[in-house]
Amino acid sequence: MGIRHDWTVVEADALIGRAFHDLLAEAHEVHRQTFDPQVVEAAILLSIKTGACPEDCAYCPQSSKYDTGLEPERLMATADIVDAARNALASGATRFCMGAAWRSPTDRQVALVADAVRAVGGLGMETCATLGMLTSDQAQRLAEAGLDFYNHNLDTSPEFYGEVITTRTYEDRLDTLANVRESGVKLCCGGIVGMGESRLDRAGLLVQLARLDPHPESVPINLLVQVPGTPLYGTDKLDPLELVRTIAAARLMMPASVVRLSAGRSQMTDELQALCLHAGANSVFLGDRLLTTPNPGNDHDRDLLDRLDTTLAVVDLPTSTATSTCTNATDSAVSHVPVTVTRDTVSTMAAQIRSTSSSVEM
Ligand code: SAM
Ligand code: DTB
Ligand code: SF4
Repeated sequence: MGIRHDWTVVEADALIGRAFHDLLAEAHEVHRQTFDPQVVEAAILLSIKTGACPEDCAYCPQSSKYDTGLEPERLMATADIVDAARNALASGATRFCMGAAWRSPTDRQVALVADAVRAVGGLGMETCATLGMLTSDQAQRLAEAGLDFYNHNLDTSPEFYGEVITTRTYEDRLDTLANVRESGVKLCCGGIVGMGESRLDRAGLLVQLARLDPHPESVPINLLVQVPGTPLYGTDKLDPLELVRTIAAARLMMPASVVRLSAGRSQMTDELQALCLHAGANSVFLGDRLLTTPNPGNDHDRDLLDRLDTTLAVVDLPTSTATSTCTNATDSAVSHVPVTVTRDTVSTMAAQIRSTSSSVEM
C-alpha cells in the first residue's frame, strides 16, 4: 500500500472492520516492508510542569476543572530536566519527551523550554515537547533550539471532539500542527481510544491524521487511562481487540510512520501488547510513569521485550557505528539496529527521573 493522503472515513471504517486475521496479516506485512519487527523504539516522558491546566479535556488528570488529587508543580529547572534526560538515555530511551500542562505557553516559557531542549539535544537524544498550542513564532524558537518532535494530538474525530473538550477547537489543534510543520519540527500526533467513541470516530481520527501531508512522523495511540475525578472515569471499557484493529489500520494508512503504543499499557495484558506490536506498533514509553499516571516499569518491560525477542532501537549519534536498517521510515534519526535488552539497559529507568526539582516558573 503506497502513501496516501486521501483516505475517506468510509474506507477507514471498512479497514478497521476487516476480517481480523486479514487485517493483521496485511498490517504486519506492511510493517515489515519498512521496519524491523524485532525492534521497538523507546521514549521516556517527563512532566516538566504538572497540573493546574485551564483546559477541560475530559480525560485529563491535569485539568484544573477536575479534582483528581494531583498536586500542581511549577516548571522544572533546566538542570533537573537534563538530569532526568541523562537517566533516560542511560536506560535505553532514544527520545526524551517533555510535557507541560499548559493551554499555550508564553514566549518566556517557550524560551525556558528551548534552553532545556538545547541541553537535552546536547546529550545526543532526540527531543520532543508537548506544551499545548503554539504560535508560528514559538514553533520557530523551538526549531532553532533543535527540537526534533512536537507532540500535539488531535485526540479523536472532529465529530466526537466536542464531547471531550470545549475549551479549544479542532481547528485550533490543526493550526498548531501547521505552525509546527512550517518550522521544520517533526510531528508526533495521534489520539486516544476508549473514551466512549464509536468505531466510526476512531476511523475519523485516523483519516484526519492520514490527511496530514506528510503523515505525522510519530503517531501515538493512547488507550484512555481512567483517572478518578475526571469526567471520563467509569466509561465503558473498550474491547481490547478494537485497540489492535485501530493500530493495524493506523499502520496501513500511515505505513512509514512510527506508531506508538502509548498510554494505557499498565491496563493491558502482555498478550494484548504483543498483538499491538504485531499489528504495527513499534514504539513505547518506558519507565514507571507516563506524565502523571503509572506505566508498566522497567522490569516488566524488560521481560516483555525479551519474551518477544525484541530489542530497543538506538539513536544514530555522530559517534555511533550503527547502520540504519529502515531507510523508508520517516522517523529516520533513530536506527532500528537492534541492541539487546538486558537487565542493565532497561532497569535503571524512570524511578530516578522523578528526582525532586527546584521550580522556576508556573
Ligand atoms: N497540555 C498539552 C496538550 O494537551 O497538548 C500537552 C500535554 S497532554 C497531557 C498530551 C496528551 O496526552 C493529550 O493530548 C492526550 O492525548 C494524552 N492524555 C492525557 N491524559 C490522558 C489519559 N488519561 N489517558 C490517555 N491519554 C491521555
Ligand atoms: C501522548 O500521546 N501520550 C503521552 C504523550 N503523548 C505526551 C501522554 C500520556 C499521558 C497519560 C496521562 C498522564 O500520565 O498524565
Ligand atoms: Fe491541559 Fe493538556 Fe491535560 Fe488538556 S490534555 S487538560 S491541555 S494538560
